[in-house]
Amino acid sequence: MRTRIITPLLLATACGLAATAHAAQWTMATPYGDASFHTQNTKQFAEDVAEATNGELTITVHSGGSLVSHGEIKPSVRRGTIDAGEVFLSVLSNDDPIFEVDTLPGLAGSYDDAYALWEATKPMITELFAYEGLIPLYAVAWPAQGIYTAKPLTDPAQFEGLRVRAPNINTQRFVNNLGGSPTETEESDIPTAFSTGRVDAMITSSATGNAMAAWDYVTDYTDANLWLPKNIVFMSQRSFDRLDEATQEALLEAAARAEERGWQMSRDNNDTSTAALIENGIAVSEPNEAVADALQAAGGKLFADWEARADDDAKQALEAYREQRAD
Ligand code: PCA
Repeated sequence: MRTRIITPLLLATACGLAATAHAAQWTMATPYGDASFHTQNTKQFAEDVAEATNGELTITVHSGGSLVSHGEIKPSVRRGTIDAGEVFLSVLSNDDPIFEVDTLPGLAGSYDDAYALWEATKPMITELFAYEGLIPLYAVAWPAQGIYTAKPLTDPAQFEGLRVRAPNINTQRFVNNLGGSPTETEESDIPTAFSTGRVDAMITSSATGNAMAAWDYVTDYTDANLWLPKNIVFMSQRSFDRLDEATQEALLEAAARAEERGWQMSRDNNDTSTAALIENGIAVSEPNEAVADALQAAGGKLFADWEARADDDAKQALEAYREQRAD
């Protein structure tokens, strides 16, 4: 039997769906908790989108890895299980070394440098994302990375056997180069890693040290200005294509604003977080000469290692950055 009688109830339901079909509801995941300025910025972005589109697009942000674990965020957006995601860019380094260029020491040690590095590498990163049906929305740097320890870091020999928490593979390599013993730990797992005695020290920013109450576990922060790594926020091309043009425009405009706001938030957060560390009893200092030399040597090895893995496109992007900074 081919024909179906449409009952008034079904008809009413169908009309109701049609009336709301153009309003899109997106799901987005980030591994970072609500205490992170990145998450605050991303939630603001979602609010901006809802407002700019008069509710035509609403984005629900699931923070703290509550919906999808960090490693599953990009695959989930690719598969279309969720529409958008935020990740620590350098955790994608297994896909291509360009993704970890912002965790190389000696390359970009200020916000201006870090932003220039983002601009120089964005075309290649955008292209690689496009192969997977993904579109970058914006990227924001964390404050510079430094070293948290449970006693003053005065001698590079202290790295010998030190169990150091690291947020990505490249930082683990760096710890290895220093003679330490690295463990990759998500930001949200930092308190457990310390309280269960799995780690003695960590590499991260003032922001994460503050958000994770570092003073509960360590006493010293060596502000070594190692590098300013980024988070990247991206969406599914398919989800984007389903939006009408005006909504797409409003979304991209809100993303541009989120990027600008995020970099300023990062600078501000670095100041407030450093002050909070000090207020809570952490001794903040710069590395002494011996430690600085050891960090530089470990960084040099890291760089050589990266160059051996990177392809010509990645090296050209780096060259473009260097030329831009030399101007
Ligand atoms: N905080 C995140 C990434 C870099 C940072 O400063 C973390 O430590 O996991």
